[in-house]
Amino acid sequence: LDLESQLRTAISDGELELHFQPIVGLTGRRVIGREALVRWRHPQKGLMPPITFLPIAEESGLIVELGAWVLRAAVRAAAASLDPGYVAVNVSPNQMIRPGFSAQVETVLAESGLPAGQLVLELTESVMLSAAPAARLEIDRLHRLGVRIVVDDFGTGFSALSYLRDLPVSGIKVDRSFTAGLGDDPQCDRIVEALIGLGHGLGIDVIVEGVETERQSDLLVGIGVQHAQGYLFGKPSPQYELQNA
Ligand code: G
Ligand code: G
Ligand code: MN
Ligand code: NA
Repeated sequence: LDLESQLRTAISDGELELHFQPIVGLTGRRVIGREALVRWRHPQKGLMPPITFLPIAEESGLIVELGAWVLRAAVRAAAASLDPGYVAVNVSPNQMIRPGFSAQVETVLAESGLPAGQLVLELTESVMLSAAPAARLEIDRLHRLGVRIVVDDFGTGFSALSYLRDLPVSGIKVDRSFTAGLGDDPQCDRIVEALIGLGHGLGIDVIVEGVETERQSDLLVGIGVQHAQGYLFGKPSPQYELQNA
């Protein structure tokens, strides 16, 4: 059986699972939210990272079903926890542009009882940019529900900044490729500083990804970054709450 057919049944057979990685306040390192990251527990191949199956899911259209599973599972995990932090769910453009996406989100929230303010959706720059009228409508509806939208992998795509003005974006996640060079590559330092200035200027949250060292963390505090994510604070873990930050 090829991987695509295996993935199709994996969704209904309960072979997908979520791991959660903490997002913290840099000073104090309190967990403010968690990003849900999907894995496939393949019966023969073991735990498979998303890079090995998300491209197949995208090409085959299975991403819509997979994404719906992830959304429901992540929202349920957050609702089952007493922790007031948010859960952040990655949403693929193909999932997002389907009419009815916001209605699906509304249903999942209602079923679980999770307040909309505890759900964050991570969209990519490409979907913000294309801003097809259908996608724009969905984003506006999500915003009206009280769900927050952040732009993932910020700075690696086209970064046409106009969508930050036009769409109800509450934050940007600075891609970990910039974090990796902090303190070593002055260009990275300047870029992260500029993104902080941009975020603060627009009144939106800036979350820096991929923080692995205390030195990076100190540098980020020094330039006014408030929120971050990375192995330094906690790795993705199958338990919702037990990551130590
Ligand atoms: O840690 P990690 O290998 O999980 O993530 C690799 C990539 O897979 C990241 O770009 C992340 O955004 C993406 N990803 C992880 N989980 C999901 C998911 O549930 N849906 C989508 N669309 N992307 C995901
Ligand atoms: O694209 P997205 O940001 O959604 O992907 C999150 C990915 O980043 C996941 O694959 C996750 O495992 C990975 N990740 C999270 N923290 C770190 C880190 O500190 N360093 C590195 N190299 N990867 C990280
Ligand atoms: Mn993400
Ligand atoms: Na990212």
